[in-house]
Amino acid sequence: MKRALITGITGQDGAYLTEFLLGKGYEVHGLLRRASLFNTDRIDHIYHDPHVEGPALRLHYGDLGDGTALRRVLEKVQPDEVYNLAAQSHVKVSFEVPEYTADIVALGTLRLLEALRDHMTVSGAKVRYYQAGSSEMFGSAPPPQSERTPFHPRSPYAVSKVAAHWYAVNYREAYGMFVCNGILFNHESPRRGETFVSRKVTRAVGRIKEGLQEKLYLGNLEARRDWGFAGDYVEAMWLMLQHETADDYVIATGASHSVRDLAAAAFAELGMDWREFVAFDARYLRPAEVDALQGDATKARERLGWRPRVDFAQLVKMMVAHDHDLARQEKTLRSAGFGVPVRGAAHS
Ligand code: NDP
Ligand code: GDR
Repeated sequence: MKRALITGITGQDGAYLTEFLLGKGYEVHGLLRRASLFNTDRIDHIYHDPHVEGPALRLHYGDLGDGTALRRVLEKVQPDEVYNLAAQSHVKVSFEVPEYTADIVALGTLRLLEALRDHMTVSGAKVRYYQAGSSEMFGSAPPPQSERTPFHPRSPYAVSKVAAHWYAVNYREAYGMFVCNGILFNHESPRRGETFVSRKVTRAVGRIKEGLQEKLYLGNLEARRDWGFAGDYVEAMWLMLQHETADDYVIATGASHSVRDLAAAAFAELGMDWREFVAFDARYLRPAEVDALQGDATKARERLGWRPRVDFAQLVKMMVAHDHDLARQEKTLRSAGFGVPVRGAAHS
């Protein structure tokens, strides 16, 4: 049985990757941040009481800011594969907490690579490593973007991801470690955090339809993104680590849509016209924007046999259907007199 260690296991991608690897027969270990409230919502359906026989999933406290804990977890878990998904992953928030973002996204990657290098030297183990890179690294480089496109990052988040990318390349070249960078374009799902634009829109569509919300406030409607489905993208992470050589790959659908297109498609799913409900709020603008992302994933298709299964229209449909159900549940609870907290969307 292969063993994987996932940082960022409680995030969107961590949850899909955990399901995927368990389905492949892996034993999965995840790094968990201590929080004052439970932060395991996305994996609770898989996680069992460790005293009870259940799926091969174990969680270990740790943080990318704490190199000692990373070393301890690596020694304890003895993984065959490490997936570094943990990050302060919100681009707009990174302008507000740039130093923390750099500490976790850039230095956190370095801490983990250093810990892994030492672990491999001491134990003699051969461990494969996946680094969660981002299309944000391309920033203002014009589309389509491929592995050959130069980086021009536009946010503290993106600059930190570029540093993490080059740390990963450097460890591959300097120490011969099996390290892959996935350069993933935006990928979404019903598990997406509610302050990212796709989920913010689909949550609002469901709530507006059910009379729970009146308006949706958005920032830049002109930005274009290459949106895919997270469930498809975690398979690409795994495929990279199964290939005979370590390399870097762009993962994308190849289709680009504007935020406006996204809003129009999502409202139309429930028979509404987005123009009646969407309002502009400058607080959601960023000091520097990434205008247009559209990925060319030819290399991943040719070398890994990877291709996306879910397109933009199917993705919007899936997310709206999920969030409409959530809104209906909220309405039922409210009409029965239960208080339901409205979370998230106001801040980013
Ligand atoms: P999420 O924001 O959903 O999840 C981030 C994860 O990182 C969470 O598990 C979070 O824990 C954890 N985390 C945050 N800070 C720390 C820390 N200091 N120490 C340990 N863990 C931490 O991100 P996604 O799942 O969407 O993305 C996964 C990775 O892929 C990220 O690195 C992201 O930057 C990158 N990426 C994402 C893309 C996308 O479109 N989704 C595209 C390209 C790259 P907690 O739950 O406790 O907050
Ligand atoms: P992004 O995703 O910055 O591409 O980073 P996000 O969904 O936050 O923004 C996409 C685009 O939508 C515009 N936008 C808004 N965005 C948010 N969040 N809220 C709004 O109200 C709003 N209005 C307009 C943004 O300006 C932007 O142009 C995501 C993250 O998952 C990163 O971690 C990942 O690396 C990249 O995708 C690829």
